[in-house]
Amino acid sequence: MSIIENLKAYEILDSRGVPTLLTEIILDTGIKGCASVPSGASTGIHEALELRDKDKKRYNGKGVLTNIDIINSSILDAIQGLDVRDQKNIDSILLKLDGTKNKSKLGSNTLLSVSLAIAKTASIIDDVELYQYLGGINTNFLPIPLVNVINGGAHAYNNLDIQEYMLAPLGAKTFNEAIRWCSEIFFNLKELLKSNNYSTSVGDEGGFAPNFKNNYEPLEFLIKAIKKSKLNPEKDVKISLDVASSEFYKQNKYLLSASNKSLVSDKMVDFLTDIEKKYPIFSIEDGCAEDDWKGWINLNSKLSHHVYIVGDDLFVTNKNRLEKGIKINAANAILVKPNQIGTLTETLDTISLAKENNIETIISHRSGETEDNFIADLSVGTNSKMIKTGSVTRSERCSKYNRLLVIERNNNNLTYAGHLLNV
Ligand code: 2PG
Ligand code: MG
Repeated sequence: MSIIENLKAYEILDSRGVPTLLTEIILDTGIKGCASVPSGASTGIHEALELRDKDKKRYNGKGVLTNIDIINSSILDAIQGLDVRDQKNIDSILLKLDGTKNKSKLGSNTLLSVSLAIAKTASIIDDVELYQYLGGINTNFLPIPLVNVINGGAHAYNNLDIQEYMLAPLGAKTFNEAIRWCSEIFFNLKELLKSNNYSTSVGDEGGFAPNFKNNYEPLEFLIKAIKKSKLNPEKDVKISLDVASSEFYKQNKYLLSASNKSLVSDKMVDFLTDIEKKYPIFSIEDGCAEDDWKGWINLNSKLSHHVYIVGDDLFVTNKNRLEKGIKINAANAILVKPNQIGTLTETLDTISLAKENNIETIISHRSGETEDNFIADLSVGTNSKMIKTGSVTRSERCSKYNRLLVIERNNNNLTYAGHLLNV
């Protein structure tokens, strides 16, 4: 037994300078483990809710001192004396303490910081890598990194409607090679942008964020940058998009300002299928809005035979929403963000449901991140074939890639998943 003796929570900053939580678990043996939690900007309306102080005199109301009080009092009382390896039991106690559907009482940020710290501490006790603790001996892959190199939407102050243009380095032989390719493309893209007098300052996730002529132009730049890196945009590196369309879905229309278009659901699906015809697209995330289920079914029926149709705001890592999506064939992949749901157990349950139904899982960061690299281990531990964790610049993004580089170097039994999805 490894008994939880104390909890200590801290108010720290995320990559946007906004407060977030770091929670430390202290065992009776004195051994400690900790985790911190991220925060989104383009949050889905069905996500579990963050709790914040709302005290306008501190951090514009975004402080998390209330959460720290909760952790130090009711959560500590409820889990003190338990075995740190009893993740399921501890998570179910956290859920009961909260008692709401959307975690509005204690906050998904409060619950998750404790839940993840419990797993990390348990892996220290078991003296195994976190991914091995999560996945046991049945861990097989290193995920394909979906590397965000152009930012738009809610993550940048530019005119792009599409939130993320990403590289999917499927043709690499190893994770190491995949990261090198993406870094080389990133710098070639920078040169191309500079030579066209475009700004090379970056957005929240570290991708370039200039104004473009329209939503297609970044794709042209990406193809050029991939070719300039002596790589093939069909075979080696394809393109992934996070359209994040819930952000610009207003009164049943998709308002694409950079293309000067206002589209009903069917036309939005046509817009995306047209992009897919013209460019080597690997995946399209949130191509339709979070409650436009008809649009999702339409898009999935048109493209899912050769493109990943990824539900983020649609599923919000929620088992019930995923269940509905599976029944009606709304998507063939799910973005998994632990803070959308609130505990590690619920996250793992959603991943299991996806796997049982041949839905690919993409483990994901949030736009406001910390240096915590839990999701890197989560991707390996759950045999997820993809991870989305931003650009190859900015340390809060690189910390996840760097962790995966270390895991690859130290474990010869893991193979890079690129060849599995390069069809
Ligand atoms: C997304 C995420 C991460 P945010 O939409 O997929 O890229 O953004 O964390 O702002 O919701
Ligand atoms: Mg998204």
